[in-house]
Amino acid sequence: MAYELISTETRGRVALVTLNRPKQMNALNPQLMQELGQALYAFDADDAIGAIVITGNDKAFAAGADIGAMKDWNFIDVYRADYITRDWEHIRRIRKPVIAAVAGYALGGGNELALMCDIVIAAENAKFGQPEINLGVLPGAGGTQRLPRAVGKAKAMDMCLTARMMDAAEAEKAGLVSRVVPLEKLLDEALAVAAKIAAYSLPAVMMVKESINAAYEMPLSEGVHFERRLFHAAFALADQKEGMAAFVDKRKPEFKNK
Ligand code: DAK
Repeated sequence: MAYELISTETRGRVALVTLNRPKQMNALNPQLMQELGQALYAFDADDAIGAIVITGNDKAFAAGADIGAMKDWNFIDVYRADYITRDWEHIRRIRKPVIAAVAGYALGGGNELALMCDIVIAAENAKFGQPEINLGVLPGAGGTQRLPRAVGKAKAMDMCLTARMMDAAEAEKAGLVSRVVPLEKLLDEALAVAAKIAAYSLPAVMMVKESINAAYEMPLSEGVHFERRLFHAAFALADQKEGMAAFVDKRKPEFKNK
């Protein structure tokens, strides 16, 4: 598949998607988001892939939705086109783990894209923010909802109401990112994490993702019940038999992803 605003490659069982509008700081326009959605769906359907990494360049993961593209739109344009929902929600339907490898700016929709990924790994130069208040709007791709869940209400309010950016160290401390690494090691680290995940049983990995995501949508008792049912279902997997037998036999498991 030929893409214009992203590039894709595979490394073993890992797919790498690179956002590729460097002159515009990877500003996210509808075409880029459509291409990203297509690539993610294709990798999600590919049995040879176990995890996906999304990255940008050293200066910007993505500096947000494309302001130039949006500036003249009015209500009926965005409402009729179902702007954001139409092109931005694809990533939420991806069932394999998606890792954001963030260097430089992750602002506005760029930060919201990172927040929609399952794991965020940051380079030391990463900067996270929701500066939409500067533009006379508010975050429109889940920032006011996912950011407080990630960093708490106080920091989410601070970031969305003042447009201040969080550096990588603060983002790690606040729980927005899981690891911070030197810039030159970012991609290697993200690909290594993805490769580790991709080597596990794919259905077990997908159940973990589904269950943790359910924690954001359900009360605790229902979430635990949901987890228990998936846990019971895992006993139907050949990989459960293999994983436990391998442990008992003191050998490496050979998962068949079924
Ligand atoms: N959109 C379009 N172009 C962008 C851009 C963006 N978000 N961010 C940067 N660029 C472009 C710049 O215009 C510039 O282009 P040229 O002038 O070279 O043609 C080029 O990228 C380099 O940027 P700078 O010259 O500004 O570079 P600096 O290093 O000085 O600054 C910066 C980098 C990332 C701090 C700065 O560019 C910046 O502040 N960018 C804007 C960040 C921002 O405000 N992001 C939030 C975007 S709004 C909705 C409505 C709205 C939204 C969502 C939903 N609904 C109706 C549902 C809003 C979502 C957003 O994400």
